[in-house]
Amino acid sequence: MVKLNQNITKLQSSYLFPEVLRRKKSFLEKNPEADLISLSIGDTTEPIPSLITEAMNKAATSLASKKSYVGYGPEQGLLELREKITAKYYPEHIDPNDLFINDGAKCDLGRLQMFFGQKVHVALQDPAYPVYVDGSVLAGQTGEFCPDKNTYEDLTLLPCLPENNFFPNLDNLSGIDLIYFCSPHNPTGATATFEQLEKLVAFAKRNKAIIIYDSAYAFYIQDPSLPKSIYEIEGADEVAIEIGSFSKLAGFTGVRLGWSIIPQKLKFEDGTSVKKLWYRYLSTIYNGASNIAQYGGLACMSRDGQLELKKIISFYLENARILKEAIDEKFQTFSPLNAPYIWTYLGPKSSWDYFNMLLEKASLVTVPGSGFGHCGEGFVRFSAFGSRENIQRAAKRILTL
Ligand code: PGU
Repeated sequence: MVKLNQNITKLQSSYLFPEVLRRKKSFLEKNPEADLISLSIGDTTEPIPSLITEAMNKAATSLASKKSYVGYGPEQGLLELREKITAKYYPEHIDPNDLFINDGAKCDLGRLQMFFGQKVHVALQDPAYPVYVDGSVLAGQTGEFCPDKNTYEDLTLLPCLPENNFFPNLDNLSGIDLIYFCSPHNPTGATATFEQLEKLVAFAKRNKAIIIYDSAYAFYIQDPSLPKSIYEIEGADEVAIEIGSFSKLAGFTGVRLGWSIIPQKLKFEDGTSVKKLWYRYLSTIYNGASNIAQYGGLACMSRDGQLELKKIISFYLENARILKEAIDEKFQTFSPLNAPYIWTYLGPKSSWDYFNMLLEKASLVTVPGSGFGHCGEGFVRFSAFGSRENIQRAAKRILTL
């Protein structure tokens, strides 16, 4: 008989977002008339600009002709796309050969977790995107769950609270191999400054740790004084992997396209190149991102594509502003509007209580802060992805609470 993979059984509950969906469905079963507005999972709602879908159509159509048909592409992705991404987002910092096109950030996060294996000690922001904890558990990088501490053994959680401006205290931290860092931060929206990222890079150098820097929301940063990539910090290419995504940039949550940067200078303890092994690993278990999606990615990188994407990002940021203005009347928000999320403190009760309250009193579906970690207790995350009409209706409902 096949034995259970104990790492899977260590997971505490269902993955956060399906759990929110389950509760939403059960509410709807009891209240079939309810006019729910979803401000929960961070999923894009605006259509992809037609110049981008046309490029994907063209790529798909070319597969129907014997002359232009292509099969497997290079595992690392189309060179032209890698060149365009590095030129646009990492000018002078990153070589296109250090960038790997993927089928979405989440997929590469999972592959990276397996790649680093069991013997790494992981640290991460608390609260955080749940994939960092759950994926570390699945990869066998943690011990058992300790109910009294509300966390796993051998996992270091770094509290990110209003008291520390949502930036963890790294001063007395040691023994860490991998540190996840997300900026703009899901769920709080906090965006690290140059000074904070310099501290993070210095920490990684001191501890010979590797940073996994998730920049899935970098395009939402409006404040020009804030860094959009970890590689804007000198020496970061010796200690950091960065993961980007087209999901929230171009509405590609369903199309699936992103990238990971594994700089040439990044080394394991014994001097082996991380990139070289990553390539070896990747070419075994992955056959590259969809070529159709990659042509869509190329259209995103064109001048007109970029203009269209900027409009959509401004649209979601305006949604965030409308929501924040309403929520601020009733509760305390912390998001500086460099991200599509509004992190809101409701009080000392459990986040699930506030989730239920918002569902029952205002027919709003949110995400309970505790789903992102212990330090999210008492908070709720509102997503700004939605039609303008729904966001305005949601804002009105919040004002009546
Ligand atoms: N990284 C961060 C920080 C994210 O918030 C998300 C999506 C991803 C990566 C995933 O990017 P892909 O390129 O689409 O794979 N977070 C959403 C969706 C939830 C989920 O399970 O991925 C959210 O609501 O937090």
